[in-house]
Amino acid sequence: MTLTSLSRARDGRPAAPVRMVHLGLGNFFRAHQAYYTEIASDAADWGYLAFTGRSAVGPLRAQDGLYTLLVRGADADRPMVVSALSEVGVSTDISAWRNAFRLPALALVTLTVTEAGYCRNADGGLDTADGDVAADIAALRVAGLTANVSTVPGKLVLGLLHRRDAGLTPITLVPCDNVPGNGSMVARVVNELAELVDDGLPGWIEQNVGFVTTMVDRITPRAVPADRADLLAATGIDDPECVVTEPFTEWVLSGEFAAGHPDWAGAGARFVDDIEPWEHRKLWLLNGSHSLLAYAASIRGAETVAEAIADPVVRGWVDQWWDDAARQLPLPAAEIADYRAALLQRYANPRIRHLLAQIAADGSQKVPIRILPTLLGELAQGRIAGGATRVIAAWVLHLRGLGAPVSDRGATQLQNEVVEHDLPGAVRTVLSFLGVEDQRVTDAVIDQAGELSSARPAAPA
Ligand code: CS2
Repeated sequence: MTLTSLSRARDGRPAAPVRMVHLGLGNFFRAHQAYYTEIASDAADWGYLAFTGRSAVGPLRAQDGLYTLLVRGADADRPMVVSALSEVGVSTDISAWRNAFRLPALALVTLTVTEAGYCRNADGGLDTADGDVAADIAALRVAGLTANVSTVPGKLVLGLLHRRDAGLTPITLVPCDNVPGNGSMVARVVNELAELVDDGLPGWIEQNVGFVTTMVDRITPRAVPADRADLLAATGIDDPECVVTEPFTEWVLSGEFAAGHPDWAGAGARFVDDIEPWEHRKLWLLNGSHSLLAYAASIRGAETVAEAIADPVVRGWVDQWWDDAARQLPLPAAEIADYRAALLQRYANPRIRHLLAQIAADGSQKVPIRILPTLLGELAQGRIAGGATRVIAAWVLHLRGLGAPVSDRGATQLQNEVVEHDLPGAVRTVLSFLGVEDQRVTDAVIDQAGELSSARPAAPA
């Protein structure tokens, strides 16, 4: 078989004009927003200039932005070449970033920078105590348009300063990370930073920048060398930039688009007025159970979501969590039952190797929004949600070194405190971090943490 690599000239795929900038050129963006753009009816009019979040660009540039999306169903693979990235940029290339905001045709800026990337403090505002944020504030104050910045809020404010300076038409920011109300969340950090660096900027933002809220969903594990080998065997294409994803995908958007958007609706996205039920359904049922699996099932030896959900004990925990969360979801019972059934199928997909360690990262950003609304809602109605307290118990143990490794910049101090205490003290520390003060909850978490740490049978083969 001849080995082929991707190129626009060879594949006859001209690059669409750049009308969108993306920050966070990772696998999820390429499996989700770039995929919707690729299959939109007007794809030829909407190209992306996509910047990496932290990493280098790698071979993607040599491939003219083309890559293969390997959609792995339970029974078969479906590879497709995606050409939505007209240009790619590297996160540290601030001059390319500035220039992008001076493009007259720019309509949208989408973001996948993870929950932690927005640099928020515990109240949800801009974390000005963070060293990188403080450095960006200083740089923007001193150098303005020529500032060198590194954080996401810093980059957005720098970009908006350039757009204002160039006297250009409005644009819309579209955050695509798993944070409820992500549109107002990003509006808040951007405005707080703008106020600190340029008196006139908040007023200009008010007039010229739209903030759209989105719910995004597609399970996208990190690709491994075997994925590239499978793709090569099936298609003859050798693609080091191959992205693996599942067949299921969902995108719900809410808000005003100041300068239009691709025909994402034609590609299956939904535009709605009230996004909250969609956000809660996904964040609590999917992401909440993911966090449960990442912390609790990894203690039992599971490495992947598929292994974890095959363990009947873990499955029981997931059902209990879903029962708790469902009581707080104002959706028809049949809809919730269908969604749960679909999740079980997605989790069991034997061809998707989704590592629990990947999901376990950044728990300090994830646990509060995924688990607390259910725990507090149930508490307010006089119930201790055992499914929710178990996630917290498993997270305490995770922070103490059990199960998946800790990778959580926002939890450094918490982790130090948690390991200094005995188990009950550690539980109290974590509950105080979460702002939960209820003796019955504390007792339940201590009991479950004790059970989880003492009974650790090996995961089923
Ligand atoms: C996961 C999500 O890593 C995680 O925290 O829960 O990335 C999840 O796979 C996606 O939200 C699915 O849409």
